Amino acid sequence: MEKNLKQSILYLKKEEPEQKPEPSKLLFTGLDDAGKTSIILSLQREFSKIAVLSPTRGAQRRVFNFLGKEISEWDLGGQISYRISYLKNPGKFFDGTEIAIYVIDIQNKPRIPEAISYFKDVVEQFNELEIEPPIYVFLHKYDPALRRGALNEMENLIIDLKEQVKGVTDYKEIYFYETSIYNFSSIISAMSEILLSLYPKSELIEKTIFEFAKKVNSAGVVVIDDNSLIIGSYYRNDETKHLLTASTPYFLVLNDSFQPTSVMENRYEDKMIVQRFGKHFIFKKITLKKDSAPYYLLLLKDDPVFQKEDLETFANILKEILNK
Ligand SMILES: Nc1nc2c(ncn2[C@@H]2O[C@H](COP(=O)(O)OP(=O)(O)OP(=O)(O)O)[C@@H](O)[C@H]2O)c(=O)[nH]1
Ligand SMILES: [Mg+2]
Repeated sequence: MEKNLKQSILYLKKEEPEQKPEPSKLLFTGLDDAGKTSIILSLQREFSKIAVLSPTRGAQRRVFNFLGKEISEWDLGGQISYRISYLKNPGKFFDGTEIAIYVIDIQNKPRIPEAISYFKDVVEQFNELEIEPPIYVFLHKYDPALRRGALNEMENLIIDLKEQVKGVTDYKEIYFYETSIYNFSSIISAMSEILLSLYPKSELIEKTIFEFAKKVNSAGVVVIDDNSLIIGSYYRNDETKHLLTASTPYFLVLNDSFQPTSVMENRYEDKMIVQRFGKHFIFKKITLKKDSAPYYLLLLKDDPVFQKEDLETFANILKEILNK
């Protein structure tokens, strides 16, 4: 009996290293030229690469960390020859998908039937593999200029597109986002919401941020990770929400453009304060663990006063939540 117990403990110990959770598979698919790789690069704020992008060859994989969880991102190049090869080998390309993002270029009207038809193919692969990941359809390239110049026409197109997408299948979990790389916050909001759905601790983070906002008397707080994803936020009202979501991308980009030397980093406190619309935007990098990717805090306040201790307390709670 005792020997058995010892053996099973040994067995358990041996198994331990393998208990690390599998990365969650996040699949980007859609026709060629839809904008999949651009979306991925914009979250990494690699704007210069977007300008010279060539079509993705086959399946490109990247693993990144979101709130301590490994996400395996698959960018399926959408040229016809690749699409045929994915459909021939669904086990390799579609199986294990936990979240699917299907990107449609809404500006390319002649190709919409083709985009819908491939959407149907993708859903069929999921059905055959007996998996039911939520599918987030990005109605993409809905650029700010279009919203300004042809709002009615675009809104009608969107209604029609949604009907067409839902019309080809009775798949349950289909959700829509309107996105554009020229409206960076549309991408940030969509991707943050989608990835947070994978993450059971998001409510706890939200609560921590709410408490922190009250403590420092802030009208709004956004916490962002290094992939530009909002991991939690608090907004006093719609106006603060708008101010913060619209300006978050610019602070991230501005922050990237200051490359401190290691000497500077140690000597100065790393913070930006911008005064606009009678309010103060405070942007601050938070390092939770040495040598791991930082988080960023954007805070909206009536006054620029900010206690270092409050931030430290907040960072410590966040660290505890994320490390558990
Ligand atoms: N107007 C506009 N153009 C975009 C947007 N997103 C991407 N593009 C452009 O669309 C083209 C194709 O973008 P990619 O990201 O390479 O498309 P893809 O879906 O990865 O294409 P494949 O790799 O062939 O599957 C590029 O010229 C981008 O600059 C957008 O939101 N608005
Ligand atoms: Mg691509």
